[in-house]
Amino acid sequence: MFENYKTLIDDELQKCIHQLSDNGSILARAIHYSTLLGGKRIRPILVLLSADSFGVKTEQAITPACAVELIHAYSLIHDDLPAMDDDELRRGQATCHIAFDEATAILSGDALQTMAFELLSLDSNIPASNRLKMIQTLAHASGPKGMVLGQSIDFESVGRQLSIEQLENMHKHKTGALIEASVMLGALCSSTEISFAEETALKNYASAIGLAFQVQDDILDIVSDTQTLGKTQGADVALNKPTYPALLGMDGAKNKLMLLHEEALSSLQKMPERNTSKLAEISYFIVKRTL
Ligand code: GRG
Repeated sequence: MFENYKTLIDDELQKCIHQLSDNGSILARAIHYSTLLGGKRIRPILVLLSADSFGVKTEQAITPACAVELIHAYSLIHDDLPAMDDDELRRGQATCHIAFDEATAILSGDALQTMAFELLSLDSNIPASNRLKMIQTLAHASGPKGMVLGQSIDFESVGRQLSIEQLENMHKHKTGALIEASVMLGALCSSTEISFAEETALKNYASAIGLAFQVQDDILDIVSDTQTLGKTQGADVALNKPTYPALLGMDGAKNKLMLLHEEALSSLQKMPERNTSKLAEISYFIVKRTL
């Protein structure tokens, strides 16, 4: 099921990049390279599945789904830069600044970020008021109270001992905020009224899977290998970053993962009038993923 969604998203991303960038430029090539070659597309799939649970068809939600992936692609390019994690491998290939150059990588990230908002603003499938809410939601999640703050906390934390609450706060911003925004953007594709109880349940689901995604990422950084991950295995440990297995031990981290998964599933049960089976299904993928 997820492979089909991934193919649809990849096709649409290709069209968006073609439409919004100057196709002959090195910039467009770097954007294409970093966005289209690889990636699981978890965030855009979450947009589509969340929309599906509110009865919205995939075609209606595909543009917001792509917008989220563009923000994610920008974050990965910038995260890999020498001034940040200084990584040479991403999605099984050379990182953008290695394949091109540092200036092009910075500019590609900048461009992807603005492209995401241009794309959302142009999406005539969505009523203007919901489009505005989507733009606000995505900007908030990726900006200085969301992902960028998380990345900044991450840098402050290198080599320091964090409490489990501090670690959780960092990941809620760095990884969780965009995952939560993905789920909320899916709901905003619907023109039907979403009750406060449903919104709360959806946010709780998203927050639990967002953190679960990160716990599994920390586990995989230890137990997997570079080839499977498509990024440098052991990078967190090498950079002396605080992680769940470091704080809780491997068994503790696995237990945390299981509890978060249960929380995600029980949140979905609080939306009995919606068909959330696909959101439940992807939560299994998130906690069991191997790459
Ligand atoms: C540079 C502002 C700025 C933010 C970067 C998200 C992020 C913040 C950095 C990524 C660093 C990282 C490896 C975090 C762990 C969780 C994570 C986001 C992994 C990558 O996401 P996947 O596994 O990647 O969904 P694919 O390649 O499948 O899209």
